[in-house]
Amino acid sequence: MVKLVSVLAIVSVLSAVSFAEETTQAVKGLSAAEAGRVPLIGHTITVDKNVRDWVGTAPEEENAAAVNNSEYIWKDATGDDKGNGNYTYPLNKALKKGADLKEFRVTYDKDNLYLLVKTDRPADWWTGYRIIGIHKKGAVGGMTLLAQGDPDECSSDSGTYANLKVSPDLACQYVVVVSSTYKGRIWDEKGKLIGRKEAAPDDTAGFKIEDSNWNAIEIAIPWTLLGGNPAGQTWEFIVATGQQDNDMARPVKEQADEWNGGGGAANRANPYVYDLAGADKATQEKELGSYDGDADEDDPKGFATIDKSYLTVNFGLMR
Ligand SMILES: [Ca+2]
Ligand SMILES: [Ca+2]
Ligand SMILES: [Ca+2]
Repeated sequence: MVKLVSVLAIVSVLSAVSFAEETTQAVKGLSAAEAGRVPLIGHTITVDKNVRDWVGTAPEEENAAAVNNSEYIWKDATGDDKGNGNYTYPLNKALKKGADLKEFRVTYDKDNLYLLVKTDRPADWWTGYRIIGIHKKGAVGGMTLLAQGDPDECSSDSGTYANLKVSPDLACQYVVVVSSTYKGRIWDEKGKLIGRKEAAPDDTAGFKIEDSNWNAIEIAIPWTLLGGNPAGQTWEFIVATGQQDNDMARPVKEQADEWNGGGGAANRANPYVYDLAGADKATQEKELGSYDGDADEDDPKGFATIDKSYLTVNFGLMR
């Protein structure tokens, strides 16, 4: 009898293991639009330089989304960090990679929104720059020029200086930026700075950013900064990756040189963005290439507009 019980126990453990393997292997990728219809029930993340508490399984396919284990997961293609299709990295070895988006994850609890941004590992820790625009579906107003910043100020508190616009349908209520491995800023729809994390005494309470191995960034943003708990709402996220310079987007010029990438326009109307989430390579290249190379320098009318490259997260009711 004892033997039979232990045999049964082993069999049930084995079947549990194989079932678990089956479920982890069988996460089928959804389009960004399909995944946006699946309600996300969140869980708590600790922002602690360790990403093991992100337990969802990414979809098998590239450029696909899944809602798995209380996480929204976008798996981006590898090697699509070419901006308009022609972007190259700066020549300095510290800056030769690191803007290829790999994954973007979203989860939440009653206190915070949690984000995870994974890229390829940069050649030096300080080089990364990630822009996350947030459009609350149904909201009126919002900014279509994503926290550009005042050209006369040229300050990281003023904006991104990334030359990035979105269509009116995606006008953002918030823009979040993460530079290097631990710094961040949040602007509201009027372009007012409402959150800053610099590992300084005056950091915004609860706005947390830490990285693991230079290429996976955990972010916590209190709901109090984002207009309250989103239960039952649908939010759209525009996720753009590039490189930073003084905590602003590092320009991509017409010709690459030691400190700047190449493949942009002579008038610098091109976005300083190498990769986007939400669409395939052809669509993202078309969108990042939709600037006007004949526009006056610094005139937002000439900037590229993002219309299809975004992710939709359907916040379910709070657990
Ligand atoms: Ca963690
Ligand atoms: Ca990518
Ligand atoms: Ca992409």
